[in-house]
Amino acid sequence: MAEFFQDGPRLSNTWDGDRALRRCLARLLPADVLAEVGPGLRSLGARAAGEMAELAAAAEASPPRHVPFDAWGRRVDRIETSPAWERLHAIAAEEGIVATAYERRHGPLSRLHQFARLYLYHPSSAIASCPLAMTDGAARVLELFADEELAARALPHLLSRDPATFWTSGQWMTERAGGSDVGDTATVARRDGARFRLHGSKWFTSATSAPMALTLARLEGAPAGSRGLTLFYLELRDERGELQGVRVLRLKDKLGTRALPTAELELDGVPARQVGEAGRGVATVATLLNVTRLYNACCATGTLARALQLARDYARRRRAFGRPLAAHALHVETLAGLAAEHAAALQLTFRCAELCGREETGEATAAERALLRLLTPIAKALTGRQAVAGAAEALEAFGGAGYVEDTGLPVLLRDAQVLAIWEGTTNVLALDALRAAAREEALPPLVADLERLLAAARGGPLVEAAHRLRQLAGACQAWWRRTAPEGGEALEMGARAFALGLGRAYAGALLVAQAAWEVEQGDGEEASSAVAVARRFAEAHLSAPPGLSADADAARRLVFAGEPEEGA
Ligand code: MFK
Repeated sequence: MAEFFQDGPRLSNTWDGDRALRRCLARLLPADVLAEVGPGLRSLGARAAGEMAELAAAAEASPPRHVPFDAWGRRVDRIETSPAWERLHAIAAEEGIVATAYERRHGPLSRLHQFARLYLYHPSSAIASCPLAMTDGAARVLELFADEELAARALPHLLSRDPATFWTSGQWMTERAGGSDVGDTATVARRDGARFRLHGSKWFTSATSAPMALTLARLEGAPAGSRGLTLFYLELRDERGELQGVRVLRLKDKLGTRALPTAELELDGVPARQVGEAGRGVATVATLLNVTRLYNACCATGTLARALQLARDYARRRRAFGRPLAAHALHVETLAGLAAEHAAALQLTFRCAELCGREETGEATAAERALLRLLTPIAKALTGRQAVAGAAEALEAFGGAGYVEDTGLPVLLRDAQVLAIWEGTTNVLALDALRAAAREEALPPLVADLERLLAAARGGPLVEAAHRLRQLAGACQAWWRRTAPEGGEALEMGARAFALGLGRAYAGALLVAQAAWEVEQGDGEEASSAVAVARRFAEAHLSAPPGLSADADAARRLVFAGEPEEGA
């Protein structure tokens, strides 16, 4: 009997293989713009499936190394990264992953174009997308808050398409006391002439090999808490390329993102320049955080796309019980669920990109600005969780092969997990959504926009889907009206269900709008597929509304079973 060897999954052009992306852009971009940007996206899709996928595997296999001393005992703190990792950065510059948004060739639509590029780039980037997120966020902060001299120095590097002059930026927000409670930042800024010197330590600094960073510090004498923090710009190396006032303590040994150098740092007098108003550091860095949160959503969606593409390809190659997996109804049903999650995440992310582009070019209305403020934490939280669940589902679709490192599959799950953690965990983001709803009064614009989207479901099979989505959004809104005035634990306990429920309802409404648009376009196959996705998402994937279990004491008893509470 001939021996059996299984073929692994193969990647093909990731633009051509992604109907959800192409159809979403066809709805959101005018035909002439899509015709102009389409060929570049197709060539990036080819690169992502070929050259970049190989580089990503090589970068993953050759993680960064911290070299604290040179051969003669001098402290050097070099971080050595692989040539593959460096090449992926160079490709980011060549492909204008950051620059596209700031060149604004297509005005407010430039963010959509850029997000399509990022979405194709990320899954074959070994998470070089992380430094790019921080680079983009830093560019936006400098564009808005830096003085002319600083903007003229740094922005041309951050927005360069030339790998030789392209800079990435770090964003150092996390200290030992925590990454969420940024107000506990202990780094101190001491005045030194017109500039400052920073002293303190940073606990998680991703992309430590970047030439510059933005970070928070407390001016000497400023009050404790977040209102005492100011944002600073610094360059890590002097003209000779040596670290100035920065010591690398060690690199983190992480579950995933292994090609990405993430370090613990000690700052001992690194020269820095203030950015934005003193004492407004958190509010200023929030601009950066909102950009990186949208990147996170885009990369989470790209992860889902990759998981789906690999699982779909494998379903045609792998036979079990006498048939390909693609002929097993339950297997296909499982992948259809994954496809619906991916399509919803995609719609939500690209709606955020559309709003972001409008805001940055001054075209957004007040309602659109409030909507973006609320959708940003929601999209980050929802898609981060979808990516983790989707990557796990995809691995299961490969059986044991999904659990074996040299298939290249487990990295999907290891790298997805961070998407739900960094840039704000689900709970931090859910609480941020409450803040946005309260301070920016962002809920009415979201509900109004959801109604506008659902109004496209005039008759036919989308009506029932629209009804369900409206019900979920209505339950979130009713809970908010009932609970927000009281505040307290009941409000906090419902935050997750509120944020995720609104996110699913709004993403579902976008799927309904996409489907209604496809029906109007008159291509029967596209229309029936889009209608099926919207219905599936609305029927099978909605979450429980907030307020179902709002008993904080019962939750405490359940978790701690009568153990004494500490530090309440
Ligand atoms: C592949 C994708 C790549 C992603 C790259 C990631 C790599 C980077 C690794 C990291 O750096 S991870 C660390 C990330 N850290 C965080 O995400 C921080 C999480 N914590 C929060 O977001 C907290 O909610 C926050 C620090 C903001 C809470 O601090 P406070 O001081 O209690 O906030 P407060 O008082 O609510 O807000 C202070 C001001 O900021 C207010 O403005 P005003 O002073 O004018 O009233 C807020 O309105 C404003 N603000 C806060 N969050 C905002 C915001 N404004 C706009 N958007 C927001 N999101």
